[in-house]
Amino acid sequence: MRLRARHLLRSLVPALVVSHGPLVLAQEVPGMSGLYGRYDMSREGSGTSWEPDSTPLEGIHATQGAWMTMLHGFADAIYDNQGGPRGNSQTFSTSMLMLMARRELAGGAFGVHLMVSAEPLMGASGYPLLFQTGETADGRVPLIDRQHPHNLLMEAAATYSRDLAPGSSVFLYAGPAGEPALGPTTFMHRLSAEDNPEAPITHHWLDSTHVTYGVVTAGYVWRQFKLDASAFNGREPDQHRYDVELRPLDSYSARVTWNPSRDWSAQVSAGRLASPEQLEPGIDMRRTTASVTYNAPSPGQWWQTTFAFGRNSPSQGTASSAWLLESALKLTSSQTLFGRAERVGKDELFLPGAPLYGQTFEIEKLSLGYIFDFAQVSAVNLGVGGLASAYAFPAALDATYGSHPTSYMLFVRARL
Ligand SMILES: [Cu+2]
Repeated sequence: MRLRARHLLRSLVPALVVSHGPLVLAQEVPGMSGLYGRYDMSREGSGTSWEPDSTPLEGIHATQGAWMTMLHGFADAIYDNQGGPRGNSQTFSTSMLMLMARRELAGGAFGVHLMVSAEPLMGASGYPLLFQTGETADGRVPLIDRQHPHNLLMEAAATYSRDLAPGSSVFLYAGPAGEPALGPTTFMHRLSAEDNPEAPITHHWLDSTHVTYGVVTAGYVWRQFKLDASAFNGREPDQHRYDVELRPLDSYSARVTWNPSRDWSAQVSAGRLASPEQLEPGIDMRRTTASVTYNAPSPGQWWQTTFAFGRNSPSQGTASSAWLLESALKLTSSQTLFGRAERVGKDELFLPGAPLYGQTFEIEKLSLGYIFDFAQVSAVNLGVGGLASAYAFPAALDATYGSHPTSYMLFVRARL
């Protein structure tokens, strides 16, 4: 079933942005509680994931009657130059706008997650990103060395939680678009990754289920622990980025998360994805992930680091693993340094018929970048930044990628 969401959202998004009429703005809302339990909102990441409690809350916070709302978003204008024979250059924009709302209801907490992106405007084939694989631009050929755009509707989910006892609660999260309980907090919501304008090449081993069309998650929180499990549509979004592709909830996942102190969060999760890839519908996938995030806060600064592992085991073909270590350091109120190291086994770098088709190659990538926030206009922070990337890979790929390709991006960012 396809729902044409384009027209609905076109009318909805401006309404959300301007609906903040008589409201109370507060950068720090004391006691703003999470959607899934009575802890600080700063613990909640994307979908039902957790981050360290000491992660700074971003965005515009407001209260309006019984509602507490948070509006968060960014838009990047990026010049991208990926090196070597398979590289390419392109200017494009990535973005997301997210509204969260919460209110007390019938003895519990009711919440809404709504998130949209203008990335479909960049075109179905996305942007150049060496060694990136996953999804398709035309329904026939997989994207290789390119990152797909995210869909217009990224999340539309409602939540409800009820306390069982002090420190313990149960919750539900459900919607036509959302994120199942699988993997770490998604890269675009993870503080250690937020300043980096490019998608990780490990995305489809860790957090690629973040845009899922049909999710129901139930969870239990006990003090610093959370257990959540999901039934969801396992198929990745297709090349039509403006629609909502509902299918049966044929896939399952479960996750255990532990925040042992205010500065740490760790999770392990596993899922069975039914027919995730449109171009290989007969293949199911088991995905296992584990991650740990550390945040070092200090007044006006923070330093957050995420270490993550993911493994994909397809029902046909060979299993592959991915490792990610990324860190971002807020040096001053206007300067952030960030970096990411990845290692991932890729077997989708060649199309059928190519001599190296189907072989798995271990790819390593290192990126380092910097962003300078040079102005604040009302609630919008404007920044300018850049990053550079280098790679290591087996010599068998030299003829295809060149022996030492390097890539860079220059970007301007507006962020709420
Ligand atoms: Cu994604």
